[in-house]
Amino acid sequence: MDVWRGNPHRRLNVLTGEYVLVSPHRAMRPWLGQVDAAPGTIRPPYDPSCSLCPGNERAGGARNPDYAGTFLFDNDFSALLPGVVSERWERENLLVAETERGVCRVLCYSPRHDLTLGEMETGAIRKVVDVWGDEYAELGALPGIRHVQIFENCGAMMGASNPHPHGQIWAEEKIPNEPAKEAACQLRHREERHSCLLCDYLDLETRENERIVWKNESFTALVPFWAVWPFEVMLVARPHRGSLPELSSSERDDLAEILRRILRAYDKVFDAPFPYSMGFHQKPTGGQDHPEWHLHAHFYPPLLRSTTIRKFMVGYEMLAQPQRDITPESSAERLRELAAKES
Ligand code: H2U
Ligand code: ZN
Repeated sequence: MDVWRGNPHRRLNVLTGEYVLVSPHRAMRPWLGQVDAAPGTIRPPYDPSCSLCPGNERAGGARNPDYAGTFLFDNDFSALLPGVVSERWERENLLVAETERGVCRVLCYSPRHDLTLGEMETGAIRKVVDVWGDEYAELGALPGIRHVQIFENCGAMMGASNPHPHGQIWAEEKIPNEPAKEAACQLRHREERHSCLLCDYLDLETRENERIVWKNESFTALVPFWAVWPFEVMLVARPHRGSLPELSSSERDDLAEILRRILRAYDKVFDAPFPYSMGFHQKPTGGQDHPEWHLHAHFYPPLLRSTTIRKFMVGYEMLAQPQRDITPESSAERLRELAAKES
């Protein structure tokens, strides 16, 4: 690998089949850059103008209960609707459209307006993990639903509409682009090698021990070999699991622990808070087995060199393929040091 470290090269993402261009000669070390002052907004634990705080009225007119733990509701502006009559439309197979049914929910992680998921205690994160699992099972059991996407946008830079700690769940009929690419690669690997792609990948990364950030009994956090975002992390279940409901109680505790660990490390890369989008990829719902699918989560943070200097996916990325300067190995090293620090 050493000769590659200083030379432009492309790396294959075996989970999607796509390439990323790596240009390590442009910036070997990310943290030598100037560090700007943090935006530094101090938030109150309760904000009377927040549509997600307990007891407040939401944009759609409903009023939130005086909740003490998590709080789940149907999105007042759902991107997907359950009642759409199924239809497909096409012209000469060049113009193709199909209706898409689904349900969108919002999950408030905590009544505290001033916390982030990473700032919550492990026990409270564990309760969020339980709701994620229950929602995957409940929404996935609805007739016609095949994919449940659990995700979070954290920080205004990622388009989060509100700093109150919350995430979203979108359940729908068809498997969207990103999980569909992963589904195809996992299936092909299983057919060709009679083993699970992510089990094999995790085993190799554990032996290489260069890109691992943190691990506990049940989960490993690593900067994937093919990472696109500067501090991208993938969280992979160590035992073969296809979805959150398959996790035992202690595995759920371990998931909460490692989530807290990664998010707290992120907040130490530059001045907190560290924006990101994250989400889980789980097997399709609808009753089939899908032994090829391996539960994992992706963390895509945009920051590159400071709280204000971000990676943009423009120009070459839009027209050709993703590109990065700092190597996944140097990002992993940095995150590993920060994850090891007690917070
Ligand atoms: P973000 O995760 O990007 O911040 O989005 C929050 C969601 O919360 C967004 O989809 C919903 C928005 O429609 N929302 C409500 O359903 N009701 C509200 O009163 C505020 C926000
Ligand atoms: Zn709030």
